[in-house]
Amino acid sequence: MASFAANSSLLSPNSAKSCVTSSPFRCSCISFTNNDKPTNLAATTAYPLSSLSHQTHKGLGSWGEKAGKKESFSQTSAVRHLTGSLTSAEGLRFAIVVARFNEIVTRPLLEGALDTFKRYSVKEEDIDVVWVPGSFEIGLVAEKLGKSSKYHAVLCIGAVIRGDTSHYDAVANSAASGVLSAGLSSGVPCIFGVLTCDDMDQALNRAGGKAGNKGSETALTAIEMASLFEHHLKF
Ligand code: INI
Repeated sequence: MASFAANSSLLSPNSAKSCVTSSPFRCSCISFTNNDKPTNLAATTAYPLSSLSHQTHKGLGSWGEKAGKKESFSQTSAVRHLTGSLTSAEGLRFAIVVARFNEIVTRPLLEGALDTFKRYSVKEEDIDVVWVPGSFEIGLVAEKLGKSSKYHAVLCIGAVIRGDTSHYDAVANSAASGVLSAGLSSGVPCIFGVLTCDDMDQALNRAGGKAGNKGSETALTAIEMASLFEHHLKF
């Protein structure tokens, strides 16, 4: 039986390979063969898009009946699962918008992102870094970059720290909605890599300290989304 991943929470540059399987599973999918480098990527299963409705599938419920036995939705044949690949990052172009505010945190986040791009074969000349004063300014610049048609994805990096400001909520919410809006209006994936933390310790822990590097995770998400759009969602 063909194996395919519905979740890419454990993968590495060398562990994922694109595959197209035939019967009994007509799926275009990614198969992960080696779990040597865990990441924190969220589940990547893509459920049927309306544009794929020519595919025959057994209804959209959670369960189907097969020979009197219950069959889980994820095992339903003829459903195509579309995911981005982390191994075909070469040729993809990225912009990184990074806030100078709390640079002691945002610079290591940026370095984490750049290091991850390098490990996944994204060329330096395919990356542009744009500095802005603070997280509040990220959305506008991300939208401009997204609409330029020059990039496959835009990473947004910032750090909003509650202790630093009485308008924490305003800055944090504006940054989040600005990045969301940039992606929706440009049609280019804009990835949210803005830390929202209670204090500087918490922020530093997430910028290469004991809680990992969120900049690196942001870069992985950007590669996956760029690949998904480039290889599967060009219509
Ligand atoms: N910008 C941040 O990126 N993080 C913060 O914690 C922060 N604080 O604390 O105020 C912050 N403020 C600046 C803001 O992003 C804008 O640059 C400024 O308001 C000008 O528009």
